[in-house]
Amino acid sequence: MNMQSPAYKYPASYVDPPPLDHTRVAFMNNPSSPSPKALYLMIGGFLGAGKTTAIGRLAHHLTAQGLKVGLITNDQAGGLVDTKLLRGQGFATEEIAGGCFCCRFNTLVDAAAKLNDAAKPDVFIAEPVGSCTDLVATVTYPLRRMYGDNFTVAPLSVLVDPVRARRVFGLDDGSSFSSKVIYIFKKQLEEADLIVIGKSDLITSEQLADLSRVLRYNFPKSRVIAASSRQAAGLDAWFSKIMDGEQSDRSPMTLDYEVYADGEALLGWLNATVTLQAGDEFDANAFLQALAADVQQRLQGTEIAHFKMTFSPDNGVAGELASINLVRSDYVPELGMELDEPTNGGQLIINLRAEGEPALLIGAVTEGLKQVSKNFPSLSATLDHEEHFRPGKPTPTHRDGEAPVIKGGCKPGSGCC
Ligand SMILES: Nc1nc2c(ncn2[C@@H]2O[C@H](COP(=O)(O)OP(=O)(O)O)[C@@H](O)[C@H]2O)c(=O)[nH]1
Ligand SMILES: [Mg+2]
Repeated sequence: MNMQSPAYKYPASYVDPPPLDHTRVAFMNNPSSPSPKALYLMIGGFLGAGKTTAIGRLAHHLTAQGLKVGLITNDQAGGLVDTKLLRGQGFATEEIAGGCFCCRFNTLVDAAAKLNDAAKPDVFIAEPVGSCTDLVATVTYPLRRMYGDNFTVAPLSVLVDPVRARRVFGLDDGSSFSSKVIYIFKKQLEEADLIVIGKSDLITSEQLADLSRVLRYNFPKSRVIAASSRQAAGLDAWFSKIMDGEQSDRSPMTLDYEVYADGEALLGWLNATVTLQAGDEFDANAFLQALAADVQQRLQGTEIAHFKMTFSPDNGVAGELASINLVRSDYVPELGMELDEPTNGGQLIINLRAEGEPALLIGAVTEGLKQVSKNFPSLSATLDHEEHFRPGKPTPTHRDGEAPVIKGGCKPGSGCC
């Protein structure tokens, strides 16, 4: 892996970043810092696109080749299902909560340092929040500029769910998001080096060809490929493009931070942890299915972007869990991992993102928990922690490149917070 100096220019107004904190200084000066340079790669894409699943696949693929991986997950709040799922697969994983990578840039670098101390990864794989965009200007270019000696930055992959995308681009009818949320969806694709039509198993080859054509036409600077993590189709070709290439030096895109912020604020966010306890053993897989279906029913009319849950039994071995996902209001909740044995209790983690009132989300979940628990004799569900909110306005730590920011947000290169 060979790192060249970034060819993009900095604006005259560029201001040096604030002094580094001790962790990062230690990382940079540490003789055991990764050498040759570690690869930093991001797999972006909208909520539910299949990022975490693909990252798990990629991490296994690289591990099988003898490379060490360190994973970084990211969310607006703590208690992330994805972290649980990836750690459950045995990968060193750091979670960054409290905002997108762009707004938590220093924490991202600290997380890489921490992983480096613990596992010395050859490859860092980061999953940005699914409602986040402008990653090139706010994350990868600053990373190259400031930490180019530590990292080579791989091309940015952006995964897209083909059923969602066909609706967004008018190829199919069906429920979708409002225009400002779709603005974010499209902006994510615009900045991609590689647009990966994921879940290719869900559509016919004709539908895939149509969608590819539309994406190529709308995003001529991106390469469009297709893959299915579930069927392990197209993954080798995708992964070799990521591993062999380096991020291109094209100018970051223009972005209207007002519309971006409005789009984010239309989304409701809920993270919750719940203790399930029962005198008699119960089937946790069935509980997850019943709860997912109940909440889906309660949220009719509110477009679900991603509703995911994990259950970890108290008596389970490390990493043993059940998981369920729902990625559209008109789809079915799908069990991912399942428990082989019934259980007496454990921890349920709930992450729900939908275009709707956060209060509606917590209401649906608490009512759903009450209702579903009744069907499992002696089971009690205790809500230990919950956060429901609308994501705040993105305020990136750095923004590189000459592409203008329209209206609000940071001025290019101003290191605004
Ligand atoms: N059919 C199909 N489903 C997939 C594929 N990849 C991921 N999924 C499902 O999509 C849902 C969301 O996946 P996840 O990786 O959590 O998405 P993320 O929100 O982008 O991280 C889960 O139910 C996955 O099992 C795929 O290749 N095919
Ligand atoms: Mg994820």
